[in-house]
Amino acid sequence: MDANTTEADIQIEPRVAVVGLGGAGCNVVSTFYKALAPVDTIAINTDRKALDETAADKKIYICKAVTQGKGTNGDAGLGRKCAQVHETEIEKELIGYDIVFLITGLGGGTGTGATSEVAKICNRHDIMTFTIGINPFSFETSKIPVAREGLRHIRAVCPNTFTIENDKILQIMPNATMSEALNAVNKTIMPFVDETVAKIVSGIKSEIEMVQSKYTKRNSSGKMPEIRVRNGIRITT
Ligand SMILES: Nc1nc2c(ncn2[C@@H]2O[C@H](COP(=O)(O)OP(=O)(O)OP(=O)(O)O)[C@@H](O)[C@H]2O)c(=O)[nH]1
Ligand SMILES: [Mg+2]
Repeated sequence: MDANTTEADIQIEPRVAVVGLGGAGCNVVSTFYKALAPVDTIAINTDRKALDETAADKKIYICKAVTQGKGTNGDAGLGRKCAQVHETEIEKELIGYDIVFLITGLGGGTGTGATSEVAKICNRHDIMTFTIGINPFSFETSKIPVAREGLRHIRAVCPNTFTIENDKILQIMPNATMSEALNAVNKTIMPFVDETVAKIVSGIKSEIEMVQSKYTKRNSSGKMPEIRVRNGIRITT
């Protein structure tokens, strides 16, 4: 990059993946599939049938040996274990991404347990990671403590964790069927991802422009110093 490089020459192209974990996460990922280019979609589930029905660029089936393909039946400890057993496979798929969004329905076993394990893998590779956890309906009373405990584990390894409430949709759409309510919640996640990525890109652009303008004020010729950007976002000129 030389001193004459202008804003228009810079393209920031973070490699972004949306990773759905468990039933809810995979349903959300299906809404993203081929809808938000160039975002890649990865689905992770212990439930073979649900995974087969998911639309995603990549599917990672965890873990036949532990759950026989039938899900964890609400056991977050099992969900965590399944992700650990498939750690190498998950890691291989995640390497190379700059930004990852983990999407999980809290209160079940697979998503609630596996998400913190996947977040740890992202952390090891300096991937900028966000988790969007969907809190269960308040009538799912047995899931609430599981959701709360799972969220605690997830927040400990992924500080950028946000929650959305299934309950809110019932307030807005009191006559909705269950599947309409779930779909409505699922659709709110895409604009969040889109806007977050746009903000990150524009933040990095401003950072680069600042460095450029400081540099060009001081030097009329010569090479620009190398610009180091956190989290390994790829910059092409
Ligand atoms: N918004 C939304 N919430 C969902 C959806 N499916 C399930 N949920 C919520 O997510 C919670 C967890 O459910 P699942 O995602 O099915 O659980 P899981 O991670 O597959 O875990 P196990 O099946 O127990 O192994 C449920 O209690 C629901 O509140 C969905 O498609 N959309
Ligand atoms: Mg499931």
